[in-house]
Amino acid sequence: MTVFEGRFTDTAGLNIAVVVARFNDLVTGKLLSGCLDCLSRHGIDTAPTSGQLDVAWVPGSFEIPLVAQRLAASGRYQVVITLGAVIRGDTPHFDVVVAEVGKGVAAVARDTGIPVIFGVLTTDTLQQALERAGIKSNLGWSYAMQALEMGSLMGALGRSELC
Ligand code: INI
Repeated sequence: MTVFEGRFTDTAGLNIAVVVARFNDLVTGKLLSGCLDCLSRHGIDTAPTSGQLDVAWVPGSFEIPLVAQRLAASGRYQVVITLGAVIRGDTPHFDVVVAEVGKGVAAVARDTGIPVIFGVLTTDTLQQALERAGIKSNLGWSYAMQALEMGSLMGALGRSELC
């Protein structure tokens, strides 16, 4: 039996791109801070010139899939992390934005073979979003952990003769 699983410290040669939405940046900025803190503390070089981590800002969550697709297809990154916040209370077209970004992110991962972490919060209120972005916990940290795990797992699968 072969068991494949990702590690969280397997960061050498792992290049990561983050796509983050400016809409609700009170929330998304905090998600990004938590995400970068986690990546940095697990060995990812977050210095501007490192080339190991790049961040792309998009206007809103609706634009995330297009830019994630460009980054994932570039061949420069092993993982893409997406960060956004869609809040129902403020968003008459909440369902449209949520459906598009969810389907879009899944399609990018399938089409490119690059893991794309879905870090788009969908909440009823701003308070709920803030609670997930630092007031109680910061899911940006969790998304970073999932990115490290997937990057490591995909690397292990790629080195295997089985896959
Ligand atoms: N974008 C978000 O990321 N979150 C939202 O809550 C939101 N609201 O409220 O509308 C939102 N809208 C902008 C959208 O993502 C696009 O940027 C815009 O429609 C231009 O294409």
